[in-house]
Amino acid sequence: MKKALITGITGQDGSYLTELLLDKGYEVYGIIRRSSSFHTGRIDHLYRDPHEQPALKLIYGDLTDGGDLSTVVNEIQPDEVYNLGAQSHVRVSFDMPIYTADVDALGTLRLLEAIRTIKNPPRFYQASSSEMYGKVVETPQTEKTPFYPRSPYGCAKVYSYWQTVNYREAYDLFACNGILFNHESPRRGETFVTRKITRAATRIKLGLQKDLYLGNVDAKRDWGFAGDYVEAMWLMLQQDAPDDYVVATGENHSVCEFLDEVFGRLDLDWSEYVKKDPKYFRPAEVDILLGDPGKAKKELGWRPRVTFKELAQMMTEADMKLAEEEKILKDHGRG
Ligand code: NAP
Ligand code: G4F
Repeated sequence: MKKALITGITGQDGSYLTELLLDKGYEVYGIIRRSSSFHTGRIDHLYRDPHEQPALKLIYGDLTDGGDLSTVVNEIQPDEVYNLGAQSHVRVSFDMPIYTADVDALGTLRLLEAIRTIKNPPRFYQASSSEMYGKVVETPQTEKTPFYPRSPYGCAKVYSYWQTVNYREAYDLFACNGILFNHESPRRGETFVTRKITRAATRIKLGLQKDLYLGNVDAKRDWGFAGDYVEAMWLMLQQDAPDDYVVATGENHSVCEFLDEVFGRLDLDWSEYVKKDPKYFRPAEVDILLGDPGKAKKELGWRPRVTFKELAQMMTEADMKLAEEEKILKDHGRG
């Protein structure tokens, strides 16, 4: 049985990747942070009864603690390590630049050091990001497009990208960067723009919310489905040689188009509800991203399955269920 270690297992991607690896017969170890409240909601369905799912084990740890990462890696001796843990919010990285660098840049280095020093180093996946292209120097972006990060988050991810390449070249590690463009799902954090929109639109429809405050609605992103993208992560670590790959749909849309899609589906006109709030604008913005997934398609045989419209529909339907539950509680005086 292959062993995989995942940082960021409680996040959106961590939950989909865990499902995929358990399905493939892996023993999955996840590093979780200690928290004063439960934050395992995205993996509870996999973990609730450890007797039913003995192949999933959670261990306390943190990317800011290198000694601890070393102990965990040494004890588990994993075959594959997926580094998905991060302070992943771009806007927040402007408020917390040092912390973001500690987790998203040095955290990767700590983990690379931990795996380099064991006898049989595991294969390593780094969650690199299209945010590294920032103020894009060419469109579409490929594996060869130079980086121009526009946020503390983007800068930290560029650092981790190059450390991953460097450990591959210096120490012959099987280390890969997946340069993933935005990917969403019903499990997306509620402060990212797509989920913020589907949550708000469905709540507005049921009279639970009046307005939706947003920042730059002209930004364009190449949005795919997280469930499709974790498959690409796994495929990268199954190849004969390590390499870096862009994972994207090859199609982009503006935040306005996402609003059209979601509010339109609910027979609402978003311009009546959406208001601008300066706090959601960024000091430096990434205006437009568009990925070319040609290499991943050719070499990994990977394909995105869910379209933009299907993604918007899937997220709207899931959030409508949540809003309906909320409405029932409210109508019974418990909301
Ligand atoms: P997410 O939902 O925000 O999940 C982030 C995960 O990292 C959570 O499990 C979080 O734990 C964990 N984490 C945060 N700080 C940590 C620390 N100090 N030590 C250990 N774990 C820590 O992010 P996601 O959307 O799944 O993205 C996964 C990875 O891909 C991230 O590295 C992100 O930067 C990168 N990425 C994402 C996208 C995208 O569009 N989703 C695109 C490109 C790259 P808690 O639950 O305790 O907060
Ligand atoms: O949903 P977002 O916050 O995603 P962003 O900044 O593109 O970052 C996400 O994708 C990256 C991959 O490119 C990941 F690396 C990163 O971890 C994260 O998952 O914002 C998308 C766009 C931006 O241009 C933002 O300015 O939407 C715009 N936007 C407009 N109003 C807003 C809002 N974004 C957020 N979060 N909240 C708003 O109210």
